[in-house]
Amino acid sequence: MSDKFNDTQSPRVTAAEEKVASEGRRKFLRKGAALTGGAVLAGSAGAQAKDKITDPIEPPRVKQLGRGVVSVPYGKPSKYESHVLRRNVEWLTADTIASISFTPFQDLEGIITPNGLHFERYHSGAVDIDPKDHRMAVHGMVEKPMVFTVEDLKRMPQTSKIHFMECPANGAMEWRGVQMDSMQFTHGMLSCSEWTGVKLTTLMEYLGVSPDATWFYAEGMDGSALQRSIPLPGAKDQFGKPVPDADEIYKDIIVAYAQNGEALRPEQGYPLRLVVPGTEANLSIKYLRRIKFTDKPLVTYQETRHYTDAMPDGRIRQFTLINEANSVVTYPCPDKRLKEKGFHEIRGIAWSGRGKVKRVDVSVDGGRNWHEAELQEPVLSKCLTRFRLPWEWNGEEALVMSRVQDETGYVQPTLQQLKAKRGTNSIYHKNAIQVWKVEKNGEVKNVQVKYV
Ligand SMILES: Nc1nc2c(c(=O)[nH]1)N[C@H]1C(S)=C(S)[C@@H](COP(=O)(O)O)O[C@H]1N2
Ligand SMILES: [Mo]
Repeated sequence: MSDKFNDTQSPRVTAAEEKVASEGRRKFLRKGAALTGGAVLAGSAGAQAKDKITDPIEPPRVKQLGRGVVSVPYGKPSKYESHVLRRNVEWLTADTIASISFTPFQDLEGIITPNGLHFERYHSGAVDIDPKDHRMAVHGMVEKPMVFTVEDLKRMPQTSKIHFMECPANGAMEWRGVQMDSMQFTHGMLSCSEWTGVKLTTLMEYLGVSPDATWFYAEGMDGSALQRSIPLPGAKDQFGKPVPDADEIYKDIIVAYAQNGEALRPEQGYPLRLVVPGTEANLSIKYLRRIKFTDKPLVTYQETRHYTDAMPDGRIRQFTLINEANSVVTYPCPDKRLKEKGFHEIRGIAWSGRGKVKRVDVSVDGGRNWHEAELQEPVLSKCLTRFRLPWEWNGEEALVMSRVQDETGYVQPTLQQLKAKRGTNSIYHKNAIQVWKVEKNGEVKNVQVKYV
């Protein structure tokens, strides 16, 4: 047994070990093919994969010592992963100060977005704030108006929750048929983190918020002084109409100081930001300096000029805050083509601003047939959920797409269905099914199909 750990021997895999390993692989792949149930997808994935295994194998090995501890005191990705980067679309904005960068989902696994790859959206650039000098005022309809330091907030009862963050402009270019051949650009105004901080409801209790307060107003301390009104139960708009989902949105709100175990990054609003799970990320005010409880919306520039939906009848929808269920296939996709025929696992992400993902179906023939994908645990509320479906690609053209259903029963619409309801003047809340066309050579294109 001892020579198992003996570093002087080549790690040869014996014929017996290889037999066991390949049987395991076959079993896994067979199970995968059976899961799909569909004629298109069933195939000899196991046999195909087995042909690839070279026996015996002798992987390369390093012949000198490696780097010592703390040669990189704060770890970085391997230099061979240097292509995995946030990217921007240069023609989209006049400069990079009021702009956006996109998360490279084509290269990410699981549900957590690494902090350095969280998408960025600034109205006036990222700023560096010394937490010692930072203050957050809470005032308006409260018994005890207060000014908090970051340390004060850290002493309060804490919460940690994993939630996605999505700009409602994600996919906006698709409305008018500007199709980017890149999943990073069609869906990358999205990220998912574990956020740690104080629940808004804890602060509300502590400060004695008046029962007559039906809104609060949050403001950032960066140059744009980003301001949004956020509804509380009973919220009405400036015309007296009840605001949808006002009873739900506030419950999950976090005043966050940490992200995936470490302090927020400056790009994400260090040292404090609001996280308003399930809603358009514009509400998740970074560099948070002020919360004011009120009984009416402030009707700011950010909730009139921006972040409203122009409907086909010429009317404007306002305070449509929830990001409805959405999903996309991350492999294959335009940024990650197929390299060869045979077994592939179709993979993707699904999410809903209303709660948990219940089910994801995948089609490889433009929606004629659908196959239920496997959901990867954990499946959490207002959080990215991974899905997977085994696929035997026969080298022919394919139209690959995913469709999510959330726990409320809401089903992701096709682009045609969405356009029928919302027209083509919209910018925000494009959550339509995304179609990827796989070409015979394995390249993948972003296409819009008449019936999808
Ligand atoms: N203070 C401040 N907060 C802000 C913004 C900003 O420019 N300044 N941008 C908003 C918008 S439009 C979005 S989509 C999210 C983006 O959060 P992120 O940059 O952490 O991805 O932050 C929101 N909060
Ligand atoms: Mo945004």
